[in-house]
Amino acid sequence: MNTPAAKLLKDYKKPNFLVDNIELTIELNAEQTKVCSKTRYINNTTGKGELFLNGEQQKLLSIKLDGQTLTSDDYHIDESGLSFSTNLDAFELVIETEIDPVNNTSLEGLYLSGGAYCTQCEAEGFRRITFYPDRPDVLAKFTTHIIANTKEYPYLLSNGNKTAEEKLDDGRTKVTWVDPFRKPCYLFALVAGDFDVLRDSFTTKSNREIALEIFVDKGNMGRAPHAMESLKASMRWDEERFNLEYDLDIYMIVAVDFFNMGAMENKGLNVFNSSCVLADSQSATDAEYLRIESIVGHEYFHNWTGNRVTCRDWFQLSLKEGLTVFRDQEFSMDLGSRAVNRIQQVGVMRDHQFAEDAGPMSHPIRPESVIEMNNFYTVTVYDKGAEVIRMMHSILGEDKFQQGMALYFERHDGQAVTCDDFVAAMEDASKIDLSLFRRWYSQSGTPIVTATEDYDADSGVYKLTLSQNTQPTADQKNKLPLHIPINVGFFSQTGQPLAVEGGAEQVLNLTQPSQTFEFNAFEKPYVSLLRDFSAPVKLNFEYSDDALACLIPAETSDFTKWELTQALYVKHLKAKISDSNYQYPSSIPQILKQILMDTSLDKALLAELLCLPTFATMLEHFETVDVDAILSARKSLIEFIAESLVTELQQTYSANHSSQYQYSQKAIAQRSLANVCLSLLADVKQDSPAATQAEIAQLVVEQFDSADNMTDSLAAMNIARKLPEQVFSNILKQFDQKWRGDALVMDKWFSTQARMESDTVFDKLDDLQQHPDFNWKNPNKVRSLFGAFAMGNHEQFHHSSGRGYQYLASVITKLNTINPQIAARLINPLIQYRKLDPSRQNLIKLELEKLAKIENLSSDLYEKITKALKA
Ligand code: B3K
Ligand code: ZN
Repeated sequence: MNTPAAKLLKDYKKPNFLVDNIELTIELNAEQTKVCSKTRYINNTTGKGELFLNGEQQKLLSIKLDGQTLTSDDYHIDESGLSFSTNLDAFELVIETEIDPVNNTSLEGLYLSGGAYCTQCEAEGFRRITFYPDRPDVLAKFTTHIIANTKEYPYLLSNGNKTAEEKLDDGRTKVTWVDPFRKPCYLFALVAGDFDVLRDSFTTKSNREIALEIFVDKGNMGRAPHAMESLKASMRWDEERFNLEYDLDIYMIVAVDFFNMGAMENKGLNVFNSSCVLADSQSATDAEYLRIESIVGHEYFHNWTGNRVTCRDWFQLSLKEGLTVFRDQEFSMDLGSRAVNRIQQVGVMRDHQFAEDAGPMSHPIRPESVIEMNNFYTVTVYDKGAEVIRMMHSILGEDKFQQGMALYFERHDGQAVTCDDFVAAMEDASKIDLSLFRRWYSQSGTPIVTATEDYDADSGVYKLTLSQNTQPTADQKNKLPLHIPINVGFFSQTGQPLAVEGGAEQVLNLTQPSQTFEFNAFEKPYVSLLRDFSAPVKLNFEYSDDALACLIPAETSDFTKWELTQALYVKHLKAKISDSNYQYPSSIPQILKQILMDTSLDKALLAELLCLPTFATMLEHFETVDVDAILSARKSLIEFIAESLVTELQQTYSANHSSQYQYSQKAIAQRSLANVCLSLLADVKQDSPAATQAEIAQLVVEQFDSADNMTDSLAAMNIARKLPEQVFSNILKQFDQKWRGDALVMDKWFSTQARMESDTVFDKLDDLQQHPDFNWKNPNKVRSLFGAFAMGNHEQFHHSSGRGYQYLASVITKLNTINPQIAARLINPLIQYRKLDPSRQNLIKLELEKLAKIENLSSDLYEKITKALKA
């Protein structure tokens, strides 16, 4: 096994040479693309310095310094790059190289797939295009010339503004793009292809007209308007809420089918996974519409948080990602339902981030040691990073937070900076001391906050003791106390807000290992804790049945109402898990009935309230887990709820299911409620006077047959997994007939089957790889089939025989050479095994040991596997 070395945050050194400008000339050709870079370097040291240029997977043709050809005696070259020493103050390097885009299946650097050339440079892909100091703290002005065959590639795009276009004699076109803003090379982009273009414009608050262009595959124009509306909404929102205006004259988005992640914020030229752009009611679900809105927003918001102010080094990734996720979250919350968005954000934290922090890849939001940077685009850096920004926002309040943002841009526009610089701006603008708070950046792990209460009726004093504890993590043994804001709500025994000193709702700042807060209260209050998930911690506090019965209807925060309902479910699920004879109490459906009848509640929230904690959330409640017991407890509680509420579910379904599609927040909420009800109904295992199983099956089939939109059609197909085999396979067949060849829609069809609970799923997975719409080189296909299996099919992935683990390991082996980034993403469910029973742990370790031995193991997999085996 090769042993790639780790890079450390503490070893950061400023660059020896800066770049004033770079001029790239790229002659596109499938197997032999010629790249010429002319770069002006400025010595950044006091004397002689070594210039190191990263360069990988390319053929060096020639190199000239100030016009003089250098020979191999003049520099050192190896598989990571090229270097030489010089004491020149400034000089020009001209380097010619050759690269092979068509055989680049890693989709990093420049690649040709689906008929278009496209680049992905973040984090370290630019070094596969030319020799260059590929680090974010080297900012340069870019000029890009692209030369390609005019017929095949009528659109030649790069960053900035197009300044020239020239038809060459040989059937090729040469275009020139100039980007006036200095940028690190990870923000460089090039796209060449033939597209349909949706054009629009946006007038900024200072009255500048910006051209907006969305490039999609031919024939897909009808699926682009939603992304365009989302882009305009993002531009407006960033002006209104953050006072930030767009800076170039043009903003382009290109949708491509082959892409490793969701999208990329290249300056002025975003490249998007087509799944995050294309939508119409026939082919995309409501969830996809909302996801597109949020990702379009996210990439747009990067223009200020990421591009205008960027990261000094990759350890600071959360500087741009945590902050930009916070911004896109607020965007979605301002446009849609605050509570439902918060529920989803918290779901990501509980289901993925907590698990990552408890596993072998645990790292603080600002990591200190990295082998493969691509492994650190994680839920920790992104989502926990956003939670850390959110805590600062709640400590400072919106006004001071915005003053902090303004100061941050005033100080750092055009610079590459650190997370400390960001916190310093917040601190200086607000005059609020954040010195202890900074620890969130350096400490990994999920704090557990334990609450205990005591009420003395005689004195009327209520004491709430909060203590914090963070367990050692794989990367860090010693943990220190953090500054944890805990939002608390006080309610009377009858469910009225209770105005104790400081208010019925207040934020308690927990900064010590343990603190007791005292309140005068004329009756024993019911407290609701960690409201709105005010900090990314696990709360250890058992609400009494009475407290839940009082608080759930009383809570004024919709999100917290959901939290308390989840606490109710968790409490009884735990009881069932420890005793399989446990009988669920009728108080559960009673509370739910009450909720279903509350017409003041948002229907989207109602839908969430009816959903049990996920399997992954349940794992977080145990030190060691019994997979089968969790799965069966969940199943039995779902059945119990469904059977107790058949009539209400049926009524709610028919009141909300509509045969006429509309796109509005209200209609989305109704569809989600109707589909949750239908799904629950399909879990009814006994005929009841209200509905027989056959009638319910009929309802599902009817919905599938008559659906005029993908949300209802896909929901019916997924629900049909629970119906008799024949019904399900019929639906699958019809769906295939209707949508075969439509890549994005077929992804949903793959995922639905990957989640089949029976063990025939393994044959299915084999068969589906032969389907004409499957392609190993396309990450969307791989994710939709194997990602859905490993993350969404707990029954079979965790099958006690180890068959699921084995299957995933064989997929990863295959992907190691095709696309290391995708392979390393898929391995996550295999490395987070610490909580499983010893037998499953051993089965997984066996697979990991085999994987560790595969030839040419990528650094991506190497890092994760070695850490997993060490743990
Ligand atoms: N910045 C990119 C992610 C790049 C991932 C590189 N492996 C997308 C985003 O966060 O907006
Ligand atoms: Zn981002």
